[in-house]
Amino acid sequence: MTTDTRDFATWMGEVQARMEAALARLLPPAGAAPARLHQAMRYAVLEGGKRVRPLLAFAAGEVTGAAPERLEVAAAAVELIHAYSLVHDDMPCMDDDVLRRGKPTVHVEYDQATALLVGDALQSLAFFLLCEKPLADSPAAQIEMVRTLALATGSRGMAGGQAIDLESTGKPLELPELEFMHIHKTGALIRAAAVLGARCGSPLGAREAENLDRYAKCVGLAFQVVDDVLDCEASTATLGKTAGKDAIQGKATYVSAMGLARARELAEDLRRQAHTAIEPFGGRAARLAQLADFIVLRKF
Ligand code: GRG
Repeated sequence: MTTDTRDFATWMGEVQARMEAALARLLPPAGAAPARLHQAMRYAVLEGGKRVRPLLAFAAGEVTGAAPERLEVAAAAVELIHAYSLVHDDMPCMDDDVLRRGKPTVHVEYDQATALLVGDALQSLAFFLLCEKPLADSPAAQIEMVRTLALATGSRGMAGGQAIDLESTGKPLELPELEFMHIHKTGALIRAAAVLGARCGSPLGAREAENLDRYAKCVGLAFQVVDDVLDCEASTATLGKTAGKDAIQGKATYVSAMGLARARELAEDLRRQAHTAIEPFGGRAARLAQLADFIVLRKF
């Protein structure tokens, strides 16, 4: 059983604050040359975002008794990859957006070439952080963390999902194709966050690792289903990014494929499946359970 009595909101606020401090420390200083690039990297990462992936890493770390000093580095690596993906996704050659996390996107605030380099440099920094200090109980386990993040980020993960997204814009997708796209584009990194967090602690048995992975898969997909619902329902001010864009751009979404009511039901079903997957962990998975609820019930 967990002895942590903090309520979810307090725990979440503490992890978010810890991550802000860790990211500020781990990113290159704004004054170090090349200063403009480093300033733009900090602009892209700091002071914004829900930090869902770091929260997942910390929650999974509670299952394996991981030290926060390790978790914050592993979580930072995942969050840097996420930030890079947002910077590139917002560029005119991709989603072409001007607002992210309530402020101008990086290519608007700086310029396109800088935005491209910010994404590149954030990605390299993520892998540097995963290699710099001991994060797992053995070098082999740590190499496995690097491998997990590399696979989740590349053409068989997030970048591949993004490629499918770009190819399919304006075309209706069947549900299995939509699911395939999102499992890669959004789900892969979310899964990696949970796996990396868990690996910072004591090794899980094969069955336990499978359970955690099933949870992370459900949560990753639920995250996207809810993102599609919110794109229809929430305002630009609430989201901090342009709302209603999916429909304008003719993007296939869970809402366009199955309607709003069924998309909400699907998110709820995935939440239940996520809870079931982590039942064997008992109290050690309390934060994971709360996080699944937060991801599905969020309004932003
Ligand atoms: C450019 C290789 C490459 C990939 C981009 C993730 C992605 C792939 C694009 C982002 C586009 C998008 C809006 C996807 C929907 C789900 C998603 C990742 C939303 C943003 O994540 P949040 O809500 O953002 O966690 P914050 O700002 O809270 O961190």
